[in-house]
Amino acid sequence: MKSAFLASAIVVAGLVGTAQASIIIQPTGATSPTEWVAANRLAVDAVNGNGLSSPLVTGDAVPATYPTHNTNAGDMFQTSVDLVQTPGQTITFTLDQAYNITGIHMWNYNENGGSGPLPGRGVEVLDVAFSSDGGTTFGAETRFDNLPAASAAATDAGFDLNYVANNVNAVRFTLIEGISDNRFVGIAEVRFIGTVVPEPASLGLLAIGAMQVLPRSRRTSR
Ligand SMILES: [Ca+2]
Ligand SMILES: [Ca+2]
Repeated sequence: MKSAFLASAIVVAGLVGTAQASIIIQPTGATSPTEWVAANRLAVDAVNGNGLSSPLVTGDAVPATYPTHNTNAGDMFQTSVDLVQTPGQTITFTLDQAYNITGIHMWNYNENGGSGPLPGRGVEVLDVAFSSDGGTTFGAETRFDNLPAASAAATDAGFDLNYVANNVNAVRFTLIEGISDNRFVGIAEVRFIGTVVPEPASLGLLAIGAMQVLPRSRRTSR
């Protein structure tokens, strides 16, 4: 009898888990050892909403149409170090808790200022790895190639990357190649898409809840 209750509880907990809708995840921080500090093109400019036409924060529903990113270089992340001379530069995103990631939405580098349009400074080849321990260790890299350039207009809505990973609380991007400028590569903004990983405590509560509900429903069905 007891094991039957337990099996039902696990099924209920499983159903609750799969019923969660994916949400937007705005990283709580971003760091890059080579962010361009002097030009104010910081790693955090890729996560704090600077340059977006409207905020997109953790818990928001995944929008049918994404906000657009402007063309101000100071609202984007850009590396200050020549990527050809110093390959393997990174930007690492930290999340507020563990998520099961189901996708990435990214706005590529979108500068269009005094020097004219510079979408060639966007990322074309990107390696993505995730961490479950807050960024101490990372798993295997997933490579994305042929990423599209931004429009170099303030109407750029970014693009989606298919990336699935469970129990993620930090994500590292390694810049491999720029689109046409392989030197000072950048990213305008990044959001992740996914679901909160249920904590063991809440799974336990669900199991207790299921055990309490079950006997009652059995009685009523008789
Ligand atoms: Ca930005
Ligand atoms: Ca800035």
